[in-house]
Amino acid sequence: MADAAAKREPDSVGTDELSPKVKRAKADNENSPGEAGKESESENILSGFKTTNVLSDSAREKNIFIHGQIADQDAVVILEKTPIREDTLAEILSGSRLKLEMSNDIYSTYRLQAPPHLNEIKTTVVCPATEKHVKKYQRQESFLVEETGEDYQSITLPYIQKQSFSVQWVYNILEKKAEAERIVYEDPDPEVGFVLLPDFKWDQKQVDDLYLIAIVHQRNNRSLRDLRSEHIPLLQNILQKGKEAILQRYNLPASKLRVYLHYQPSYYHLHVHFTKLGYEAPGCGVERAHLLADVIQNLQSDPHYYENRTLYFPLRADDGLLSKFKEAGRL
Ligand code: DD3
Repeated sequence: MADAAAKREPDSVGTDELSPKVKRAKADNENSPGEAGKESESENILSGFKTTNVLSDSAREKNIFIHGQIADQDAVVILEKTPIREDTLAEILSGSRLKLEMSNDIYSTYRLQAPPHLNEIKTTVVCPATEKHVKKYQRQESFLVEETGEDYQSITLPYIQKQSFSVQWVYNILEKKAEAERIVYEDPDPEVGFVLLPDFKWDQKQVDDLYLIAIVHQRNNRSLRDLRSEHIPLLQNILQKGKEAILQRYNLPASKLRVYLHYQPSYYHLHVHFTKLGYEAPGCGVERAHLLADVIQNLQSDPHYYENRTLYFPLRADDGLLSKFKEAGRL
């Protein structure tokens, strides 16, 4: 099922001012996947993977998105090399095999074969994958859409209602049926409460690419568009308690965090992203990210701000919603 595939995927970016100690994402006490001992060895479901095609890849991001089949079911597999951690350097330098590639004057290059446990590839599996999953990772051109409050009512809302994207994995998290041990903080209040946990894009091995999500307990808000002044206490609670929890757990102050919502979101259950400043997380650009602090202020000055404002966002060429905007003559 969808949540059985819940693994992870990262990205990297350098940082500075934090001491090496703090740069390790987790202390030594808990279940970070990859820590010897707690790790569960799973049978290799990928040994029978039959590749159909490569959806996209990036030499810079060192990842590849593959479409294929596992036992006659469609699957998407994401492979990604992870950043080199400072606390593994000693072992990498002393415990590896070196193969000389070339030598010239004071310059030489090598291929270094690190010990297997320091040479892991972060792997995300979506199986069975729907056509939407496959499309999501196919390289695509995108177009900026202008959505008025009325467009939302007449075009976007009917479209997302008809799609009924499954958010079962979100309910699994809220009900502790999946990822319960990954929860960093929870406020159980049904009105203003939320669950804060690492997004699975983050492998939690270093704070440089910290990425957490706060998922609200309330189930009646689809996105930024649904927010009204009555949600200010909820949003303030997420901002304040989320920052406190991240300071406690990762020793990262609020001044190092980018806290925002996506519009359009990739799933229609209200959630907030927490990423480290300096890490260019996918979707943190101005065309998609709305800073939570701004959202709160906008709602304070106009209770219906997000009901009425024109919102701009990019849609990929193959997105069904883009066709709807075209049909309506809005593009
Ligand atoms: C998703 C957006 C959603 C494919 C992929 C990702 N963080 C998740 C399930 C569990 C999770 C996430 C949908 C899906 Cl690759 C389709 O993301 C998740 N668990 N972003 C966490 N912690």
